[in-house]
Amino acid sequence: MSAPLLTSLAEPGGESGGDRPDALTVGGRACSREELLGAAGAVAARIAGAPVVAVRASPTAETVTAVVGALLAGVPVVPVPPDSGPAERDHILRDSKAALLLTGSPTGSPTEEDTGPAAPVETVPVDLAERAAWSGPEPDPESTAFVLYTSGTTGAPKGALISRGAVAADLDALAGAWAWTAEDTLVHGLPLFHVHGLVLGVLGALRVGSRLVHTGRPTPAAYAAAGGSLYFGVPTVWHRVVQDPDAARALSGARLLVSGSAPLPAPVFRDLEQLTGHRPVERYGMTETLITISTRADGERRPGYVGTPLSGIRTRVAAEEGAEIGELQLTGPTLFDGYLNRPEATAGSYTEDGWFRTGDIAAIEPDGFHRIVGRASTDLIKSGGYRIGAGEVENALLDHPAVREAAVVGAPHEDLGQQIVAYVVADGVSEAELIDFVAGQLSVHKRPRKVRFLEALPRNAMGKPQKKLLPPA
Ligand code: MCA
Ligand code: AMP
Repeated sequence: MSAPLLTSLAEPGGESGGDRPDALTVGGRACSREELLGAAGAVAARIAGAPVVAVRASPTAETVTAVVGALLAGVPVVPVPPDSGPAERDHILRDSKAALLLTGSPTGSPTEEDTGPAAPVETVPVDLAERAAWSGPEPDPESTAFVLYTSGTTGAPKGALISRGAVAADLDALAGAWAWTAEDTLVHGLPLFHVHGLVLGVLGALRVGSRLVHTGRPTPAAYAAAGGSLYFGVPTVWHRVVQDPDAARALSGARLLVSGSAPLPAPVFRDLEQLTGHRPVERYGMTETLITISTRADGERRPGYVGTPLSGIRTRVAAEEGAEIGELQLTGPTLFDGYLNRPEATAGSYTEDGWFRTGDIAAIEPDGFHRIVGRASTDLIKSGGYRIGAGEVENALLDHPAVREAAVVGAPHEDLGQQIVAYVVADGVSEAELIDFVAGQLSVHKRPRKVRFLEALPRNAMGKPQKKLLPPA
């Protein structure tokens, strides 16, 4: 049987080597494990028995407390991006049927935003000063820990069901690969509504027992000032770190720099090595599978490669006869339990013999090292490490009264990896208005960075838009 999900919280002072007043610092607010456990116990007592709970996932200690409280009580957590507009937030709340929204709002009074007619929800404030001992049983490892909303190529985001057992298995495998222990101080400033920042970046520290410093935003200056041993970043963060050589050099004393969520460009890998003395560890994952492949603390780290499968994971590449690259497929204990309310999409994401289809194109070298070549569909965009469906942004644009047609692509971008570019047929509306419109409906990171106005979208004889024929961004 695997250990309780929140091992080091359940045993403060145990293997983790004792508590300290700054065991966790999130957005400038420090607390001990005991304080977190007490405040989270109060959350657990208030929400126990709820079928599911939404958490407004701003980068705060309240968010961590809310998530831990829900996990103590065995209530599945639906993180809601704090800047999501009405279209995205209503979809998440309706689809997940979350009737409670935990927030750090100090007054606790429901805001108009949260009680709008589309998705009524009761706001439950999280108070860090509250204390309650929680003594409920450890929930079943097969029960759902998280419903994580993630974009597909078309339509609205789908809720990936992630079990407690999958999270525990993934964190244990990562701790092994990265030699991650209670001696570490983990530093990052990633959003708390995705796997990277929340599952690895918060629950990982709580399970392993390491200190956590969440910097609020993942800026080079904040990383440099934090004095950690283990750093997490998406490639955009590492690109910004190497643009700031003083900040980069301040990371020389760290033990391990880890990159993931998108391909780390080889020049950034090399600049990091030159400035910090560290060859970064690169790892690969997906919301639906958690992290599955990684280079190791005690192994080779090669630019352009994500390493070997983590303990318990099996991989294969479904290549056409004679080809070396093909779709990467996976099995293992870290895989999700399907998409909420979407049996067809769930079934479609597996092969007939039960392997998960990642949609990523990869190659496996004879020595077992994996290289991610790209995605099978260009309609799934990765920008700043965020996964964004072209269809979701197109639908948001089409909701604007001036827009008649829209096609969205990810264009190569040095800092973001890809940037969202929208091609529209529209009258009487400016680029800035359309960018703001999308930022207001969806999460801010889903906004196009550029809008190109066309007379008509290129289409084939069947009338289907031909994105390959769009002019350069
Ligand atoms: C700009 N802003 C706007 C607008 N334009 N606000 C409203 N309307 C507009 N039109 C504001 C934003 O609110 C924000 O304000 C500021 O401008 C910058 O916005 P943003 O675009 O977010 O900043 P960025 O600098 O482009 O962000 C880069 C970033 C970010 C920090 C690297 O992309 C990031 O955090 N990425 C991490 C994504 C991630 O964690 N992915 C993991 C997925 P303010 O500054 O006040 O907020 S999990 C995954 O992929 C798997 C499992 C894996 O393998 O890990
Ligand atoms: P998400 O569901 O947001 O977790 O995004 C998952 C996707 O991110 C994967 O399907 C890959 O396309 C991409 N990804 C994650 N890590 C890496 C990596 N190290 N190299 C290349 N792509 C990655």
